[in-house]
Amino acid sequence: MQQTVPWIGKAMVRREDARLLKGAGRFVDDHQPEGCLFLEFLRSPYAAGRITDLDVSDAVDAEGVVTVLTAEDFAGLGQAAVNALLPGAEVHPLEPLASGRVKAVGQAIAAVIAETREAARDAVELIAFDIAEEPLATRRVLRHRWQSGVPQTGREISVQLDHALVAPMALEPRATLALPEGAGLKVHLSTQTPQRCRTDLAAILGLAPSAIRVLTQDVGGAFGGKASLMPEDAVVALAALRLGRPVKWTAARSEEFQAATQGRGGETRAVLTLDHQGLPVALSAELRFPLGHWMPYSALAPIRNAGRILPGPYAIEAVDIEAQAHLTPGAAVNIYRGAGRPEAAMLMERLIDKAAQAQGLDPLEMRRRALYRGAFPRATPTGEAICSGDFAALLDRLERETDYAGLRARQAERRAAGAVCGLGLALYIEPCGQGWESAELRLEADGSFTALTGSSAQGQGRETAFAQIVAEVMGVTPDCVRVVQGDTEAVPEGIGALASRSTAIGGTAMARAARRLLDQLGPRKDWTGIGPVSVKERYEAPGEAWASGAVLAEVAICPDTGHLTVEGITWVDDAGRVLNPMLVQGQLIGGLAQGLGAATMERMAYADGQLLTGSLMDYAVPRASDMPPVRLISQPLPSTANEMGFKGVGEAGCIGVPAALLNAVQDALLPFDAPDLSLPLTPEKLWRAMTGLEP
Ligand code: SMO
Repeated sequence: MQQTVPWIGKAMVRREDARLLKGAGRFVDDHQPEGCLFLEFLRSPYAAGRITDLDVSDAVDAEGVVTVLTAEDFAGLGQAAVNALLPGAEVHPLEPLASGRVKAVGQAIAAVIAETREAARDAVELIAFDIAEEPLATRRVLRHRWQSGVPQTGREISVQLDHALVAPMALEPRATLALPEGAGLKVHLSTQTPQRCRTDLAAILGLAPSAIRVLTQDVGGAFGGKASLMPEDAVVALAALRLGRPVKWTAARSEEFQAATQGRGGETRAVLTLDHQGLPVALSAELRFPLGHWMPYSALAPIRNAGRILPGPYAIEAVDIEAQAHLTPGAAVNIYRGAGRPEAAMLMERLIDKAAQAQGLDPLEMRRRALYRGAFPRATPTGEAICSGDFAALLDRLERETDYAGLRARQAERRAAGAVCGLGLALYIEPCGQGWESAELRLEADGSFTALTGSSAQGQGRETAFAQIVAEVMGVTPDCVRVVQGDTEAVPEGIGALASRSTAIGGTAMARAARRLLDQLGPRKDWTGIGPVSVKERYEAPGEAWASGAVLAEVAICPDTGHLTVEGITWVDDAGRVLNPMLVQGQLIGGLAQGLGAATMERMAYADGQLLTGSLMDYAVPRASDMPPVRLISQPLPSTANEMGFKGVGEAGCIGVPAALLNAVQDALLPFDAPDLSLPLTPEKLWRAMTGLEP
């Protein structure tokens, strides 16, 4: 039987790479259709104000300019959706162009469409406008409380943490190209969610969803930054529709800093109550997350995630968690790799370390005592159901593999010799998305298979992974399977790639489609000559898959300069049944790099609403030379939330790693009696902590 070939679990090289490494990838900006017009935006230099004058006549008259759009051109048009994930949320969907008021630096006010990109850029300078500045304001749009269990009294441990705003920073900036097609549009979009973008565009433009075809082809990274329809997309689409010509906009890096969505930015505080044995029994917290000046579709996902996973892998039964989200005068804040999970893990892991310190316990021993060890699915006090996990086994494995006791002994020796060095532990849980995904599997006349999935791709290796799933079920080799994604004509229904859900939900959908096709046709050695047969599947996951892991970070700090050296990261992860270990490793390492960036250097900064970090000269991202030695240890436990046993890995590196790094740094600084630090852990901050100067 050919079915015995285990394609699932095989470390297959990504079939996408040959194309991408040879420069044969097709990104939005690679398309240059005949007669294409170029669109450039006038963006607000003010953070808040009333638009008292807007005169585009000189720009309209400029050479090469076809037209200039303002908010008036969108009057009477529809709106994009916002997912009101928590009850009582007030939603503020995107405004394509500022109407009456500007609410953030970088908000688009007008769009110039011209025959060349240069002509469009020059004409932007000719737009005359006046803005009467107004004071910066915030507005609360959500207040939610998770409350359960009996409040406890006992020793209280508290932590306060701020999370810097960070930029998702995909290699490929956002880009949109809209082409009129019949009565509708074909839109090339650099997005994670082609189907929802199609539906949102249709709602805005007053078209039937079927009149718009969204195509993504290759997308150069996204990380949540391309998860929702953006104002610029709507403007480009309207321009193409009105002018009857192709219109393209490609964001400059500086536009990405000003107007792409950002991540994190929350202010969090929490109190852990210990019982008479010193075990954590109750948790209370206040989470305040900024949203920026408008809300993309998933804007409320981070705060919801932070609240619902806050107790982490610990046996806490009583919670009182209050979450608040505010509109703020800056770029929209949306999901970014981790999406609320990093903030939750960091708060909880700091609490556990401080509880250990207060009781004179080693942080590992404190965790061992506090971990949840009961049955699964684990009903959490925030109302979630964790499918599976063995948190104590992850910790035991980490202890063994790192010779933790030996590391502690060596740390003591180094400390005695004057070194500033620390060890930091963190455990994390990673819920991997809810809902449904689509799959279609077609047997072609030539005996090959076409696998169509709603789980679109932004560099994760989807074509390789989904071909493995089909190959395993159908008993063929993966090269017989063509994977199609990111085209709403080929795949009209789908959710897309986000929330670490693609393999668990989209992959299970594909496996089910394959199994049904196999049932229909019966297993065979030769699939040729049967004639096209197709099976469609819409798989709704009954529950979430929950990945988990344990991380140990080793750090040293230069006592003279505060320079932080990450000497090593050891990471035991439970990603469920592994589909392709090479892809999993890529996801873990990539997430780790972004987690390291957030922990040590990344920070979007505003002063009085003005953006101070508008380029890569001011905003630091990790480079290859910043990567520490990393040891990955896989300890998979299949999920029970789907029959494939899959969990997710996309966001894990941003969840556990920053928490472990912060604990390691605080551990290194224990002899200095340093205050609670917040990310990023810059040399200046560490130097101040060591010298006793105000942070
Ligand atoms: S932050 Mo992810 O794209 O859900």
